[in-house]
Amino acid sequence: EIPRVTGVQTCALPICPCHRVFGLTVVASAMSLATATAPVALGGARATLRGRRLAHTGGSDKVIQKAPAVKPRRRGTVTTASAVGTNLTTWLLRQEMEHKIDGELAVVLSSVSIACKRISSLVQKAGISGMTGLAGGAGNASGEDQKKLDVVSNEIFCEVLRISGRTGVIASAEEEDVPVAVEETYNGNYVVVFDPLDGSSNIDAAVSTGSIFGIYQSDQSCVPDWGADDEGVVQEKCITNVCQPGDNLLAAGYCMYSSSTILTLTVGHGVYSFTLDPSIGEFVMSHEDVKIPATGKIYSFNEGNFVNWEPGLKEYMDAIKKGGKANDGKPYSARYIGSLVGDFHRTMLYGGIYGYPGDDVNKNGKLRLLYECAPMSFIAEQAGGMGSTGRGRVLDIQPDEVHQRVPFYTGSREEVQYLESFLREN
Ligand code: AHM
Repeated sequence: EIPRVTGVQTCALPICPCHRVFGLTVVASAMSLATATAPVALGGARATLRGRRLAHTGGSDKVIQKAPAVKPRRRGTVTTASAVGTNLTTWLLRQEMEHKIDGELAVVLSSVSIACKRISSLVQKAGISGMTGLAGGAGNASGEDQKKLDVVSNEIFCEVLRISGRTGVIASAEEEDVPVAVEETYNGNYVVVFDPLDGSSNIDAAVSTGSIFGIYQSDQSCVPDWGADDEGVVQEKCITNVCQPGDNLLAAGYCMYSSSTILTLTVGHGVYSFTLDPSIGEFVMSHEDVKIPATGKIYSFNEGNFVNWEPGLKEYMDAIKKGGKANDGKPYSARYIGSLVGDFHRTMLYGGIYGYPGDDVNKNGKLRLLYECAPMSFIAEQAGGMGSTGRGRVLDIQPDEVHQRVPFYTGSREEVQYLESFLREN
C-alpha cells in the first residue's frame, strides 16, 4: 500500500525546507523501486538505499540498473498552510483582505478581544483583589444578583466598544431594560449584544466563567437621529436594532476564562479558537476550523430540575442512560459545570449535548436568547452542530424583547436531533 499524505500541508513556497523534504518523501513513497534514485531529499535517499539493498541480496537486474533521475512531481492537492499559531490581529487583517469582514468589524472584534484580556486578568486575581462576592444593589436586568465582577466586566465591555467608535448600539445582559445608544461622537454601524461575565456564580470558587457576544449590522431605519429624536424615540430605535433574529448575526464568539483563556469566534466562515499567550499578551490561534463531532456521549444538563421537566425530556434522559444515540447500550457520561461557556466549549471539542430546558417553574428556561442562545447557536452551526429550542432553530427566532429567554439545546447535530425527536412526540 502506498501511503497517501493528504492532511498535512506545508508552506507552498518552493524554498521552504519542510516543503522540499516532505514533498520528496511523498514522491519517493509513490515510486517503484526501479526508479527510486532521486537524490537530495530524505524520501529519495531512503528509496535508493532500499533499491541497493535488494540488489545485494539477489534482486533482479532491473533493480540494479541505474534508473533515470526522476524529478519530484508537484502534487496538485497542496492547499494553503495551517493558520494555527497566527495571532488574532493578523488573522483579522487576513479576514478583511479576503473580504469576509470589513475594517470596521475588525476593529469591533479587536476591541472585544481587549475587553476579554482585561476581564481575564481580573478573573485570575479575583480571589486576592477583593473582587469576589456580590456587588449589592438591585441586581441585573433579569433580576439576578450581580457579582462585583459582573459589574466591572460590563463597564469594561461598554467602555471598549464605545471607544472603538464603530458601535452604534450596545445591549448587555447586565444593563437595565433598554439597550444603550452610543453617543454620536463615538457612533458606528454595528450593534453589539453581550453577556460580559456568564456563569458568574462560579467566580468565588475559581471555576470557569466566560464572556459571550454577538454582532449585528445596524438596521439603518432604526439608527437614532441625535439632533431630532427625543429620548423615547431613541430607545425605541435601539430596541428595534437589537431585536434581530440570530440569522442576521455577522459575527459571534465567546471567551472562556479557565485554566487557559480561550477566545472562540466566527465571522460566518467556520469557527476559530485563539488561546491567550500570557507571556506576550496575545491571542494565538490554537484551534482552526473547529468541527463538532456529529455524535458524542456526554450530556450536560442541570438534572436537579428533573422533576419539573416535560415527559418527553424525561424519556430522553432515560434513553441516553441506556446508550441513546451514540453509546452502544452504555450510559452516557454527565458533565455539568453550570457555566455555559465552559460546558459549550467542551461539547464543541468532545461532542455531545448541552441543554437548559424550560420546565414547570420557568417555561423558557434560564438562558437569554440575545446574549447566550443566539451567539452560541451561530457558533454551533458554523462548527457543523445545532442550536435548538427543542422544537425549532434558535437562529430563526425573531426576539420580542431584549432579555427574552428560550429553552436551549446545542452540540452534536445527531444528538440534538435525537433529543428533538422525543420532544416532538410529546
Ligand atoms: P449566571 O451568569 O448568573 O451564573 O447564569 C448563567 C449560567 C449559565 O452560564 C449556565 O449555563 C446556567 O446559568 C447554569 O444555571 P443553573 O445554575 O441553574 O444550572
